Amino acid sequence: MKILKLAAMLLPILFSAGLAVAAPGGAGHSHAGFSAGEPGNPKKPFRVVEVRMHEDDGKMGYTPENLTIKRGEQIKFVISNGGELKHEFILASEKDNLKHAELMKKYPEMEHDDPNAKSLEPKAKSEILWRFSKRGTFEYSCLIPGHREAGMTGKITVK
Ligand SMILES: [Cu+2]
Repeated sequence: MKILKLAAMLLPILFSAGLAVAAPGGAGHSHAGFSAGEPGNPKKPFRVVEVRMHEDDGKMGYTPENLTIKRGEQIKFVISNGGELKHEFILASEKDNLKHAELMKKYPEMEHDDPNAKSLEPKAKSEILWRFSKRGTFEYSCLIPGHREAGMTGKITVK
C-alpha cells in the first residue's frame, strides 16, 4: 500500500518534470520544443552518422565525439551501445542537458524514448532522425549520474 501511494505521488512529478525538459521554451508555448533543432522528416534526404557508446578503462564516451553539421541538414543517428552498462543519448543544448542532469540525480531510473532522446540497454541499438534547423553548438550526452562526468558527451557544431 505504501509503495502504491508513493508511486501515485511521484508520477505526476516525473511527468511534469519530463515535459519541462522536453519543452524548455516555457509554459504555454508547446511548439517551442527542443533546443537542438527539430525531429527530422523521413521523406527528406538525410546523412547517416553512426554513434557508438563505449566504456574503456573507467572512461566512458561516444565515437565520434565531435560532429560538424550544416544548418538545415538532416542526420540519422544510428546509435549502438557497445558497453556493458546502460547508456543514453540525449540531444540538446549544453544548458538543457545540465538542467536535465540535475533532475536525473533525483530520478536516476528515468527512461528516455523521445524524438531527441533514447535510453539503450547494453548491446541495444536505436535511431534518431533529426533536423538541425538552428546554428550553434549542441551536444549529445548520457545523463545517468556519473556518466557525463566520466566523459559521455559529444559536441555538435551547426554552421
Ligand atoms: Cu552512460
